[in-house]
Amino acid sequence: MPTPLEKWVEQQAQLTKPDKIYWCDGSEEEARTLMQIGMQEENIEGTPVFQALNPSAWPDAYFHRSHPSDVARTEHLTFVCHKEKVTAGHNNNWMAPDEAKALMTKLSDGCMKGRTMYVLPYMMGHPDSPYAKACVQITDISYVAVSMRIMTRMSKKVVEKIGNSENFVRGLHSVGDFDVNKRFVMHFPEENFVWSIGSGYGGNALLGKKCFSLRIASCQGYREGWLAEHMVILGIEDPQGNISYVTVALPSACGKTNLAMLQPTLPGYKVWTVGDDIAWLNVGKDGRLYAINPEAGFFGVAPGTSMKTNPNMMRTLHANKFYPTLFTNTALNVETNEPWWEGLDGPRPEKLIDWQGKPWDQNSGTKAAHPNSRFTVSLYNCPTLSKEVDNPQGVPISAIILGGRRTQRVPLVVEAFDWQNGVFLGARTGSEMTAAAAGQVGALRRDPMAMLPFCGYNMGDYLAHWLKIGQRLTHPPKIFAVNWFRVDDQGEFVWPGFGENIRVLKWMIDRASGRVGARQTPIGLLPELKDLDMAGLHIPQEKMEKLFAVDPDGWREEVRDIEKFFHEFGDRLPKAMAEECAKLAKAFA
Ligand code: OXD
Ligand code: MN
Repeated sequence: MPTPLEKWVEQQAQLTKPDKIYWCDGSEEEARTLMQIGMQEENIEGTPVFQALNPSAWPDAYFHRSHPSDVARTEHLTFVCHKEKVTAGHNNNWMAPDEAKALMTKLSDGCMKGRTMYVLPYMMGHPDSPYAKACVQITDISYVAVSMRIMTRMSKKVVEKIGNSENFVRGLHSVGDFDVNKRFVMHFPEENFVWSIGSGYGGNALLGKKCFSLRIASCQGYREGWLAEHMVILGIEDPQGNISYVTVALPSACGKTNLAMLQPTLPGYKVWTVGDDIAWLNVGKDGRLYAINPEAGFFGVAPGTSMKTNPNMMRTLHANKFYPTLFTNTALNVETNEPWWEGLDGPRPEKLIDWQGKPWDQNSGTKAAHPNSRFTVSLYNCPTLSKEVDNPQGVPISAIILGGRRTQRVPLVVEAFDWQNGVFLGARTGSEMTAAAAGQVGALRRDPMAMLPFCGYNMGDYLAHWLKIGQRLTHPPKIFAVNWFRVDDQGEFVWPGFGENIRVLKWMIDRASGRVGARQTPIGLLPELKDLDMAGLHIPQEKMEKLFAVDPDGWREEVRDIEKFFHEFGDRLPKAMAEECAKLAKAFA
């Protein structure tokens, strides 16, 4: 008798009609074979799926180029197909499940003809963790198969673990013919199923990441009493050797990966990396909040990564431990066969080909690497990897930090008065948009907990769920909001960021352990300037004051904008959020 998993795979094969079906075991040997296959397979015209890079400079590293129309997550083609539209909320595109399936069936009929169907069994979370989930993704491109080996814990043991059970998360992916008009990423939360066609780009194609670990998992968390969040997890070790763990939610391309492996400028401090993108948060038996990173790799933005901004990521990329490392849509140095991107250390090479494979002309006004070009590399290559990364229970969280990219008005750091006020702080967080999603760069979008593109259900219910989780925590973490991006009148960033962010992290840890006081303002608790450790960093007093200035006129406008945003939630907005907003409005009346 075939198992439910075997039956499901067989049904997908009948629909997509691949030439071959290959079940991956997740081994290194297999990955090496897949790389060989990918180097011989044509991906987009004239380019193989993989090109080997200079092995002495970049060991075990390969280059991949995606289709020029397929370089970022496509939120407008991403749907969450709950039975009822209201369950998806105004924050998601919605299609009725039957309609979505009919459309996808039509597009998928024979879509793997002439191709190999790879069956990828994997875990999100360490296999020993009670919070981990067993999953299977089908794909028809070696790039996705190899990327998933890096990003998840892929193993044939997962097939044994699933056994005769129906209880596994399903993902069906095909690059189709890369046609943007036939591209969709469909989620079916009631069936723990993701169906994606027409894209080979990370967030649309590596279904364990955004699709499962955030959109589907957020729905599972809602049903089961936990949270799936777009958060970094890191440990901060003080000079006495005490480690406090925090999670940080920041929208795409706001420096989450840099923060996850920050090299502190304060003597005696160390940062330990648990995760750089996703956290699953559970209430422990002791009433504290615990976080696991469901992923096993980093899928980070390359441009801007250097020995100056993120030395530990540069070391990770050169580490040569876990096979292989991938670069997608960077530029290439023709002479040395090395990847290159804007912001990389050293002089710009003479001869580059751009991310589309054309000789790059420095006077063209274009970037050589795509702004959303990426690396894919194992967590286990990271020199700052926390020794708790595989702890099945996760790490206990002392502070939750939320943030956005705001050039004005919002202070460097603010602490919420309590959990409810913290949920409001997260709900009102906004960000000026970046290149990680297709959309208008620069426009402000409110992005509660940086989850707007990733919450798989009604955002009003999501905020209510956060409030409920808070009620179960007898020792709730403190909640903060940060903004590294405030600029002065000349448009320059006031705060230097990167390794200096340890000063802000230190203040938050000191607050969490009750070592320092704070100044009460209508928008929350702000640091007394004397409590921010500025040893070795000179920023003029008036600039520091500007970083924390609360401008009543600006905030009155801010409140009106928050009210407008909350209005879109209709009757799903929790009362507590409307109350918090009214309190803020009153404080500035
Ligand atoms: C990512 C994103 O790829 O947030 O992590 O876009
Ligand atoms: Mn992300």
